[in-house]
Amino acid sequence: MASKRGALIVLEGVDRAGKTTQCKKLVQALLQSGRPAEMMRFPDRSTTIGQLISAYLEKKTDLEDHTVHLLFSANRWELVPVMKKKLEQGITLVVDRYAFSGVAFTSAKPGFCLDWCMKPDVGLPKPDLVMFLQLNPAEAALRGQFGTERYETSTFQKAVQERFEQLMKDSSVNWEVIDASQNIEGVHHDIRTHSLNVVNEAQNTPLGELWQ
Ligand code: NYM
Repeated sequence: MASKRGALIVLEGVDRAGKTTQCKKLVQALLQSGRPAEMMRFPDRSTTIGQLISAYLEKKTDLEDHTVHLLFSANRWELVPVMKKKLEQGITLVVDRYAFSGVAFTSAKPGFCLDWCMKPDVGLPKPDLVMFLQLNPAEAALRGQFGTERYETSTFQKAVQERFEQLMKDSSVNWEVIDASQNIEGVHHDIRTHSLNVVNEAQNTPLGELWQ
């Protein structure tokens, strides 16, 4: 008999919403409750494609906008066999950014629509839960300056936030909005509660395909 699969859980949100901190805390909490769990992040800068993306984000190289969009997507697809294997082994994956960041960031550039941006990621493993860490721009500003990577300006982040709001209207995806203005433990509490429900439910349901 096939063993029970792990859940695919994604955290999304604008920069400085606390995604990475919360992913780590969630993995810890799942492990402590006896549920196998691992963290992943996109872009995964360790692969050959990931290194091209990293150089672009660090402004060491320039890439044409469609090209870099497809590289971000390819970076997810190249990890799909590993993701599926881990999920089948019963490991819950907690993922820091996924296709939603891909669409939100590229479609915030002039001349891109959501529809075109979504196409390359159609059919990826579908998350059982996507938690959007909601933080208003004023509160984000209190958390310090932006970094120096590409996209890290308040004007661009505002456009990204609007694209995320569009994506959240899609009821084929299991979205939960989390109030990221709470303290770290408060945010973690909400995330853990939603995640435990989903980990239990996912055990007996097949993994879906995103946006199809
Ligand atoms: N990003 C991330 C994209 O533009 N497209 C994508 O598909 C993904 C996954 O890369 N500004 C952007 C969002 C971030 C940057 O930053 C990655 P970090 O700090 O590694 O999450």
